[in-house]
Amino acid sequence: MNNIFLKILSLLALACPALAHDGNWTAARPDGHAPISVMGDHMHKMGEWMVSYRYMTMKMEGLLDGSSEVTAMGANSKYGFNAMMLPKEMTMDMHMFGAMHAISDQLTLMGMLNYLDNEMTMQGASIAPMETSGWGDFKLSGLYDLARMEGGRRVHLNLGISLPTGGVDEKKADGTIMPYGMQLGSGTWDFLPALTFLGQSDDYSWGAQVGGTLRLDDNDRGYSLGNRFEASLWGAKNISDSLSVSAKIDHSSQDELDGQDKDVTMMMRNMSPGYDPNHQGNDRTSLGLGFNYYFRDGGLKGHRMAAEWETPISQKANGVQLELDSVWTLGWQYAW
Ligand SMILES: [Cu+2]
Repeated sequence: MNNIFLKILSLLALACPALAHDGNWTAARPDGHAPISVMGDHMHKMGEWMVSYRYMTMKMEGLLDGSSEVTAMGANSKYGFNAMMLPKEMTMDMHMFGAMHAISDQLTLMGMLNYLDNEMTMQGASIAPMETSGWGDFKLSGLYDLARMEGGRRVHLNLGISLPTGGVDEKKADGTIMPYGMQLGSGTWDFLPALTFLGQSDDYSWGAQVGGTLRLDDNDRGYSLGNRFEASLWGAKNISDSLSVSAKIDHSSQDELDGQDKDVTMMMRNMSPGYDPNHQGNDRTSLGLGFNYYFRDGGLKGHRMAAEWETPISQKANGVQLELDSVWTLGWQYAW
């Protein structure tokens, strides 16, 4: 775990009384929602509904071995992988549909379903690009209010479950199973706990979220993806009644894969890191910059538009993997 990150977190916790306003925390301002890449950041008032759509596109290019860049030939001489069978670049597009409903002031329910589009090109020019698309895992969460304090601060607990609705048996045209990174779901029931802290002053706000994804079993292909830990810290400034800008730092850590897909042979595993459980999972620290726009009146009252761009400031792959370049998230939210 990242020490610098914990230091920033504790500094912010100390500084938060200085970043306070007199009233209670409110969502009715542009920075009343976190940067758009953060999930389950805010709660609703009893009876409120919200629907949302996010488009996320993730671009990966080049190879990493641990935290250093490596060429296909380099990965070949170190691990014996077939240089032509190594990935070259990958784009992951995600359409994320969400709904929230507060059944009381203490409890907001949230559901989310993603549609994915993955494309991966290999080093060997004659190898056809791999493509998968379809629905991912359905996530259902409860956000429970833990404390509302003076000075616009509050804390809530996120408890979620991810259902294995996404495919884990996506195959290539020749019938071979796709690498782990091209599958649409985890195949497992996953537990998603998190704690979220929020604070507001008149013109500024901040938030922090610490959470994880814990795989509860093995999937019916014989493996489980690594457990994941994630911590985010963000700050935002209101530029006007409708517009806020934000900066976010995010650290995530995902373990290697446990077990092995039943159709992956030793030869596949030896040729390509995409089939090797030890070459899955990574640690990443990213910086995100974004804005939120909140329509306060007129025909679009209650609608929000937001965008965020994220890029890694450090990343370490378990073994050989594609290097993350950038992530864009564009979102629309409407609450009533
Ligand atoms: Cu909401």
